Amino acid sequence: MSTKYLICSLFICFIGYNQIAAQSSPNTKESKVSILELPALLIAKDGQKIDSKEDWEKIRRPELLKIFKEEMFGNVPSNDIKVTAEEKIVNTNALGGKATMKEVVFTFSINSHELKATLLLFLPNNSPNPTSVFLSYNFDGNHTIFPDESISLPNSWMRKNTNYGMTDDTASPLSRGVKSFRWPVLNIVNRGYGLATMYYGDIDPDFDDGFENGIHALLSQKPNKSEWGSLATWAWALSKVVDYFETTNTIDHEKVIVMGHSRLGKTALWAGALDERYAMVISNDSGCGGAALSNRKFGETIKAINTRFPHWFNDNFNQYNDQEEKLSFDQHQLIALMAPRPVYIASAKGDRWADPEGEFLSGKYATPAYELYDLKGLDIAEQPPVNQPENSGHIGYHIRSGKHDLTVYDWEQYLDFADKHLDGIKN
Ligand code: GTR
Repeated sequence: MSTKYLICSLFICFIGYNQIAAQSSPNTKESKVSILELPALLIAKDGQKIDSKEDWEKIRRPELLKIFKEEMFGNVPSNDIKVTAEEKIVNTNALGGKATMKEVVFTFSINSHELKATLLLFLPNNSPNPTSVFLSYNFDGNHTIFPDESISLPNSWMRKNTNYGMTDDTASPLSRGVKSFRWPVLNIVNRGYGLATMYYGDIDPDFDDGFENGIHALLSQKPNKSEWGSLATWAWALSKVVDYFETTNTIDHEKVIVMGHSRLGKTALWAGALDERYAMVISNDSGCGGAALSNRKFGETIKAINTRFPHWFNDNFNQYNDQEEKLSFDQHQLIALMAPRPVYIASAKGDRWADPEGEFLSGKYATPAYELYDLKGLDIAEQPPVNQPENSGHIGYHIRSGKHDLTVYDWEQYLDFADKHLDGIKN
């Protein structure tokens, strides 16, 4: 090989490598974000302008919901999954007598196949009955959110974590209470709210298992390309929890707030879009596939998320890998599906991967849907300063200092937002 040829080949290799690197390493520089080209919120597929809440509810909302089901989260296949809930009181004197702790065991079954999932409830003893509750999945098991020996350990798949004594994929008692910093149960109860939480792995283990486990395994057929991935199973099961709330007289099922952090924030948004029984929806650092606009291609992209987590969305969503310009929908429309219910979006300054600016903008661009109801959405030109929540409208937003996490500061904003909006709902 001649020297000239070798230099030339190396040069071509270098250019090629840089191009691949540029395509595959997600952008975290605002200066590199192209001008946003977002699909219209209030123009129907046939070109009709949507200018009333009636047309929103009859035409545009169902149309958008269908697009998100088919192209992203996945339709729930027709199924005969039977759901039962069995309640047991764990402790009527929890939190120094302030709360009653209960566990509710859900059984999801088809014929002889069944799956169990446990909901942990803290209900304030001194609040008016029924109580408004925050409903949220946890990442590591109910036993990790509060240090109490009587909380059951999950039997389902667990992510191995030797820091918490988990040397295989099963729960360990050594991890009791290790995530309590994310769950200020006493503050929640002191403010008059209940907390209902479930381990998400009880519903569907969070790894690419070819849909062999969890809820998917109850069905004889694997999902087709438009049917549910894991996020949709998690959202679906939350609705079954709300069905149970409707049967109890201790929980105000008209004041259920669905909340989630990160991938579970994506889940909370999808749950809120699907089921209008939630009175309020909260997304904590949900990022790509949650509140962040995909069109910005900032931080985690569709390709990055589908590559690392191929089981989260349906297979149709893969067609947008590196092809965001082909999207006929974007996440501001997902936020708009909450209208007219209050929705809160939270970001963290250090969470660039989740694109805080994109999370803010989806709230801003969802605002016209709220205006159809004469409600204020997120009507501000720019992201508010760090640690200065904007909660004057029906779309709340804050960006706090710190990293990707769920903190007491975040909870305080959610409690304030709930106080502000849920008092107006009939009791
Ligand atoms: C990250 C993922 C994000 C987010 C996060 C989480 O690895 O890229 O989309 O969901 O995990 O759930 O903590």
